[in-house]
Amino acid sequence: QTKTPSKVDNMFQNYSHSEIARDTATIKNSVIMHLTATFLRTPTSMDSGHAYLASAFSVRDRLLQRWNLTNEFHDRMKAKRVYYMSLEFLIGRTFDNALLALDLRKEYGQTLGEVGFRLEDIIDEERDAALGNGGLGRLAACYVDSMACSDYPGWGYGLRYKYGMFQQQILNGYQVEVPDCWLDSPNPWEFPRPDVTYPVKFYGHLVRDPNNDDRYIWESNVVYDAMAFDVPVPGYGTTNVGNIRLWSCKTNSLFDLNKFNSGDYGGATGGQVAAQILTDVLYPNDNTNDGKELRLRQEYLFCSATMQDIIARFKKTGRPMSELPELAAIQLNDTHPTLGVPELMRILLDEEEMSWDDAWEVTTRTFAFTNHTILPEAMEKWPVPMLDKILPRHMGIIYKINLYFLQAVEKRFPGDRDLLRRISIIEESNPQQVRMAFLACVGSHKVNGVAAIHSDIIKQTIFKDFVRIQGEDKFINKTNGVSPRRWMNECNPDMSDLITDVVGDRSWVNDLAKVKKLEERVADEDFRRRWWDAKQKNKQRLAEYILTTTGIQVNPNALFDVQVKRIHEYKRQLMNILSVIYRYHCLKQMTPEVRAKELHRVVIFAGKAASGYWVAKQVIKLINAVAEVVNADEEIGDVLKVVFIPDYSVTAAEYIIPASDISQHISTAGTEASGTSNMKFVLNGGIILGTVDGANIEIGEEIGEEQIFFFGCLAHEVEDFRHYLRFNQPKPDDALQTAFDMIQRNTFGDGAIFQPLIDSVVRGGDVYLLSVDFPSYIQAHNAVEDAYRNREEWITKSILSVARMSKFSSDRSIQEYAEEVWNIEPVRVTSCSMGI
Ligand code: OAK
Repeated sequence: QTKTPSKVDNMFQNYSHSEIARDTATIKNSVIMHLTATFLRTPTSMDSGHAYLASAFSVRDRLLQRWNLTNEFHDRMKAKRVYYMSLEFLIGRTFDNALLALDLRKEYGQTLGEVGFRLEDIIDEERDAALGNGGLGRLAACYVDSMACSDYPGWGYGLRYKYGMFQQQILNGYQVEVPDCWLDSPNPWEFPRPDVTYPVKFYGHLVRDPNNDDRYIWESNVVYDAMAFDVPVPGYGTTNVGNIRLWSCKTNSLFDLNKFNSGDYGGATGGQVAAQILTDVLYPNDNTNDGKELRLRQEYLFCSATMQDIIARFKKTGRPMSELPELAAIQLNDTHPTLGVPELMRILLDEEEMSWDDAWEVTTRTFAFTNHTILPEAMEKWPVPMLDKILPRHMGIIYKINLYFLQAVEKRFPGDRDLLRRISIIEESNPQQVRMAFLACVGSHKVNGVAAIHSDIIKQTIFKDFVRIQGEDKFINKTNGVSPRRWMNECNPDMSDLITDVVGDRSWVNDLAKVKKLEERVADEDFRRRWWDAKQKNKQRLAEYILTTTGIQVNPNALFDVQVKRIHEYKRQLMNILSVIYRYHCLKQMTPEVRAKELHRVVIFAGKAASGYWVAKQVIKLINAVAEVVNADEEIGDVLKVVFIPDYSVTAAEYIIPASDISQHISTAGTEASGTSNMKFVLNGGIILGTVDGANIEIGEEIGEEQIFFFGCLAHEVEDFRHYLRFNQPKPDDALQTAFDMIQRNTFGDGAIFQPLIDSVVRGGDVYLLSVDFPSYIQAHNAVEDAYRNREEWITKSILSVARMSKFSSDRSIQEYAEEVWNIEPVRVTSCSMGI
């Protein structure tokens, strides 16, 4: 029920719109206030950890003002909201981001300086919120950032994992996983909402409503409570503040006092332990699905709490349930939140007592679905018996969705039994499996891929039949984008200042089309020199980071050649390190005089392997083994250095990406759905060495083919090559064979431990086509080297690239989603439009 304007409202208005205090005296007071009142410290006993916490809490106070206003305003306006449902949000740090958004960086720097701290050191105290694995999770974070900055009423929904992405240590060259206890110290960037708690049922049995065929009563005594934690998403250049609502399993109600009183202490807390585990850990799998029962329960807890919350908010508007799609759009970030579809159906049927047809209409008009991979090992499937046991009502609903869908298809394509078998949501395997991608597709009004080539591929492969049945228009493309706030303005201040000089102000941060103006300066000598110097400074900064994290000294004047991403066979880090081995071999063959003329190069790797992914872990070991030998080789010196930076994270990326000269995005064509770090590298003036895959293609189209180094076979050739290699031995060229020989001759320690990697190429059918692409890969490396030697040509490429990259702002992606999928409009928060 909406309150009428009152004195209280006016008080809130005055508070929310009072200008944020910017003078350092007020800022200092608020920092000291938190230091003393929140953390019971005094300025004399303040260390940098507490300086961070006190400053962060003080910034948060300023953010809250806007956050409250935003939510209140959207409620009152009854604005249509978009809900981005994602099991992953790879947020990284928030402090610096918030300072920039509020335009308070200088002031806090000064204040902290006065009490003896450097802002950079204080920023470094913050731990990453690493609630994601890689591309999909970081995309979700960029998208909520763009919604906030573009004034779209949008919320992220996710899970508050107690342990985020594991921390990676390297011991004896091997990856070791250490738990990420990121909540051990106070987290200024979350707000517990004990009043926003929903019960979530599991197991139990169903009782049919005798008066309503569509309705069941689900009786269960396993009920967990999901409690909300809200995370602010500061909008830059706007007062809008977005929200990510993360659910945590609340366990208090599960304490069994009777058991405790009878002395059964383990039994008394057993229920709590079982429940808490649900939101304890992020599954560390990127582009794979492991089908664990705990993961299914995690997904359901998330979906149920989210759907209950969305409906509760909608109900406050007083509008009938049939109008839900007018006020809510829900985006499924891959299939992980797909249980939201049967959960919404359950609520509409069993609680709202809607008819099946009406409920289905509301559901499909509300949901839209994004696919992020076509790797078969990533396709989510749940065994029917497991689903039936844990979520009996949902299994029933899924059967019925499938039945009606198949009946409609049978009507249009009578007698095509094979078609029905192919498209059925239930796979007729033993046991039967629910195909979540099909459920998401049938339950949504739009389905999209994440780059043009990927959206085409899914239409020709997994959704081919669905395109024929449901029409071309349902299947669209939304090429990914990245936030210019974090991935330019925040991580690359020197380049950003240069752009600001050219544009005239910093408005390009929210309107990236303005970077086009850089083209006008491409011939300006002074500008070109400053551009080069900014890159050099970033390389210097990375060299220091490398020294502290690995102990390896690298020369910042060398070419920085970077591949940082999750370690996965399809991403082909193996091909990269094999080319490094070959390079090492070539350098060793040269006379010292010839070698001295070679281009100096630092090859930088970083990335985590899923804990159960043995091959990927062996690749990490090989990289480290090669690094150890090459870096210790005095003959080679600075001509070649190899570095594996441990514990890749959002924060590490913010150091690494601005410092790259060349970055590698070398997946087998057709396997990388989009990639987003490729965009970040180019937006920071780096050049790509890549395959004709994912968003590399569109980047090439935008910036011009002179600015990018392509190599390798094309997506449409892959099947033929794979077919050939299934029946024929691959033929490694001399370079690749040389690399294999060096490993086998124990150049990098015991070669036997790497034999399985070699075998994956020579005996395992070379699924990722290393032997096919290796010759053109080496050629492309040579072309890069020639280009880098011509510094003037290189600077031109770098400037022109950035100037032409505006398409890859996540603001553009979000605008397209808003217009073509969600049907929502920006709502600018202003006091006059509050109507009071
Ligand atoms: C992770 C888990 C399951 C399915 C897909 C992923 C994933 O991270 N996919 C990645 O999504 C990114 C964002 O769309 C893309 O840029 C990557 O190419 C894709 O691998």
